[in-house]
Amino acid sequence: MVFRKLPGVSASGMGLRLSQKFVFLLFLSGLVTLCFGALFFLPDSVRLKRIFLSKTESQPVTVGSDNDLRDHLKKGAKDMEHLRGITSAKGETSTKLKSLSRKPSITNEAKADEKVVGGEALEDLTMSRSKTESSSKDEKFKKCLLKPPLGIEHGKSSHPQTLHRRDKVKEMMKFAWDNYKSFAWGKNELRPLTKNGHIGNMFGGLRGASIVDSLDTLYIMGLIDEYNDAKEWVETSLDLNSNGEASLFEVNIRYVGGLLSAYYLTGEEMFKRKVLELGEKLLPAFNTPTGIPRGVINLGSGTSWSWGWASAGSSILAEFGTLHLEFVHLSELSNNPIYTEKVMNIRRLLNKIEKPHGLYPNFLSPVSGNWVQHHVSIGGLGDSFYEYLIKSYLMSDKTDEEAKNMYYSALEAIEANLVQKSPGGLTYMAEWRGGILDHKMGHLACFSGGMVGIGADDGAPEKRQHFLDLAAEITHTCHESYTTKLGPEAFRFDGGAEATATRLSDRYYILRPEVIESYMYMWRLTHDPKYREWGWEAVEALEQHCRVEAGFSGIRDVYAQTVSHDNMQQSFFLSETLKYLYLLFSDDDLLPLEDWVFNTEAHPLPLLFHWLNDTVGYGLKPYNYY
Ligand code: DMJ
Repeated sequence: MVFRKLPGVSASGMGLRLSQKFVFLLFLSGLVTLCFGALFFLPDSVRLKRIFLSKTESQPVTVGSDNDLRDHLKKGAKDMEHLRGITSAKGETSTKLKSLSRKPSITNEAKADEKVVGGEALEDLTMSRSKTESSSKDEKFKKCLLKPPLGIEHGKSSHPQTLHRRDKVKEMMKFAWDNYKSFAWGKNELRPLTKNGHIGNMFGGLRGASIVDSLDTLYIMGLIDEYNDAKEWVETSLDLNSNGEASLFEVNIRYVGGLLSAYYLTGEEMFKRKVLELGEKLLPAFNTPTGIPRGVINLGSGTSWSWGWASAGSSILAEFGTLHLEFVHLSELSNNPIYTEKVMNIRRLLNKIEKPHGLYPNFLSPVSGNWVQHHVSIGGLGDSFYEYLIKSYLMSDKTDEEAKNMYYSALEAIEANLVQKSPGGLTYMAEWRGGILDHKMGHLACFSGGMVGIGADDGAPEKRQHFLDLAAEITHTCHESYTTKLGPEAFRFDGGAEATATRLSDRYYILRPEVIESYMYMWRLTHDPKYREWGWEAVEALEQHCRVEAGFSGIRDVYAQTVSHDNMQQSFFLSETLKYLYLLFSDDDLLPLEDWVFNTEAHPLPLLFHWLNDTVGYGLKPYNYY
């Protein structure tokens, strides 16, 4: 090394300085080594991570739901157990995983990939969420559906007779709506004989049930002025700050379901705001020792209680078991897992509890979590619980294995214990009271033709045809009960009766949809023209017996020569009966079943996979259908 002489510095002086510097540098490097050594001896490697790992790897994700999930992760073992339940159920969580993993199509490999359990799944979820943070779900939805919701031509049939029939149904809807608007605007239902409104006590202080229930029907029928009136009312007059006693079930299926569908079909943010506001008000109903909600809730105070008529303060299977579809969507839209947690808790309890002969009784204590009495029915009190099992599976794009297993096990028990053949060869679903059969079938139970039908294809391969046959037989039996082209509230198969009401008190028809609902599904599944013929018979009978000067009314006795009206146009007539008829006379691409499931009030909800996945589909603009 050559040291050049610096001006003013002697050679010996320079040598001295250099050796001082050398010693100083040596000392410094020793100090640095010591410090690093000390770092490695710290009790955990947190500090090292802080120094060496990148920010994105170490920082928690800041999207709302992810933080919520992380908060849960930090809680105690009990909560961990709870979350594990949610994840291992594969339902909602695996649906999210599937969609967030953005696989272009559903393959077996993809499904296998998603079978992650416990914390791993949650971790995947949070990491994936961070990547999707920037693009909004609403935007994705436009691209998600496999087909346009309203079809290529709004489901218009090229068959003139079918088109004519559909136009007739649309005219009925307009007639029902116009009269509601003229005489009962803002009330819950129309009283078509006295030409006034009805409020009732099912919805607490909520009003406008017929409006909220009609939004999607008006929209899919292309009654756009009417839809706009309905939308404006919801925006300006639907007051959610009510204080009355509401049925959790009814508010959920009609209001939450109606607003969700309206949002998904139209993209109007206002519907989303309203439904999330309403959803929050329902949560206190779940504050029970088991998390099984009580039937009645005060939407203002949040206090809840059981129906006075329900034995020993019990909750009703068809009520607490008919929240799943809507609540999962509330979680999706709010990015808050709480709604999904609430319904998964119900699911878990029902899955675990011992069931007599594999059957689900209709009454359960929200305090002890035990069955209160052994009455089993596919009709009233039980019905839509079974419906929501198979529909949860379908809505999860067939990933919710727990729902699937529960549904097929329940169906097996139903077949073994309740399904009967009458002397005249009619298949029916009897009711079960602690082991004794009551050979009666309610009108409500007639939805099961459609339910068994839509579940047929996912049953065990050797059972598929059998399920489709069973669905067709039940639908046939329900059609048989429509002896006067409309049917009674309940019909019997004993004492010589073959699908007829034997008691005067069972002879009424209140514009219910269930039989027509099964016609619609069976039409979609088989394209057997008899279902359209049966639907048309019902249209003619509705026109003949139920149409009055100012709307449609239920009737007191379907067998009576002289018709007696009950003076009530139920909101489900607009939401369900007329919608199912309209779909029956439309092409299958109007609300295709590949993309939509209908809640129990006939409000269409999109499959979750399609809702979130933005790599498949059509790239639609769902907000410009008209
Ligand atoms: C509707 O509100 C729903 O279909 C519910 O599941 C049962 N009853 C009525 C119609 O009959």
